[in-house]
Amino acid sequence: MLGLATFATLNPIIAECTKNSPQKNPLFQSTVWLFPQIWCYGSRGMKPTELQALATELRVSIIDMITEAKSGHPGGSLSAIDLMTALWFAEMKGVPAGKPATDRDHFVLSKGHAVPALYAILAEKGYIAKDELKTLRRTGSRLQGHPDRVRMPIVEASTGSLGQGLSVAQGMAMGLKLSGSKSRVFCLVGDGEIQEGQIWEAALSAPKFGLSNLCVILDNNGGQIDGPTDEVMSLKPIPEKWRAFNWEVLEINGHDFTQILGAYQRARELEAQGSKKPVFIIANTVKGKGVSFMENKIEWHGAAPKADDAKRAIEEVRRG
Ligand SMILES: Cc1ncc(C[n+]2csc(CCOP(=O)(O)OP(=O)(O)O)c2C)c(N)n1
Ligand SMILES: [Mg+2]
Repeated sequence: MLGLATFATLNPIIAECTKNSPQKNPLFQSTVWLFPQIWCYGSRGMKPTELQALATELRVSIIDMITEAKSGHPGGSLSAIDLMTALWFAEMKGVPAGKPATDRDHFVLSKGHAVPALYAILAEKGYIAKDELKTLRRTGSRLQGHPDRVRMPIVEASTGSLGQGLSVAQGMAMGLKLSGSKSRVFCLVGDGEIQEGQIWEAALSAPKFGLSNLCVILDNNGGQIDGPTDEVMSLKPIPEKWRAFNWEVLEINGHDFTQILGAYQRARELEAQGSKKPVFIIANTVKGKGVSFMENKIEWHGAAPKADDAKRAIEEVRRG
């Protein structure tokens, strides 16, 4: 199945790429201790404090958008926004439009239901008008409830059926490698999502193909649609599982920008130092982060706030 997904369904992507030729984990603490100079933020873009301020406004945008649409997924958008903000404003090289695939980095939002986070970023970057955010989930809008590459080519993959985005990202990484490009592929997955069988086919095959240009970020927020991930189908021990599949594994607090930037920088450096392994960053996050009445509450996985709640949520987010 994965072979088909990667080589047949993803053939156009490969062709495009090749046409131009929580937080207390002792393992993480020891990693920080071992690499004190590496685990400071990278120098590619904004600083942690600036990113934090930007992420606050992107959180407001997510809440506004979902409130206006009267449906959507606030929990997983708010847990992922810090990881995505750091990626888009301080790590990824190039932009998703206007440059050949081989000259820029790539992003696949495998947990597609968190797309309000991506739309907020695309609007901040100027790729879509901020006013258009009000059309989220409307019939005929480009801003569907899950990323739709057909309507919006700036989005690199249509996702939403959980488990598929990582195979897409893997195909892109393989195409870039084959073309000799130095571009990298980032893929954001959810903890519930990595229960999918297709994820483990990709986990098995990406190291086989030496895809050191593939960096997967796990939004490890501990919740999925039906309840706590540990109760639905525990994935523990996550680091040991991915290491056993031959991935380079890092673990961070996914709301601490210094740690997030440090992990992205470390992933880049590992490849520059000749590592052949793909990187798996376990980012421990809080579902609904920033809004106390949403935090770790499974009912906010896929529910829109009413106007009063939204006002309260935005005040809280801005208070920090
Ligand atoms: C193949 C598939 N099965 C079921 C769903 C329905 N679904 C949407 S979101 C979700 C839970 C995802 O949990 P997680 O990956 O942890 O996302 P997050 O907590 O970041 O929102 C499910 C089961 C889906 N989109 N795709
Ligand atoms: Mg989750």
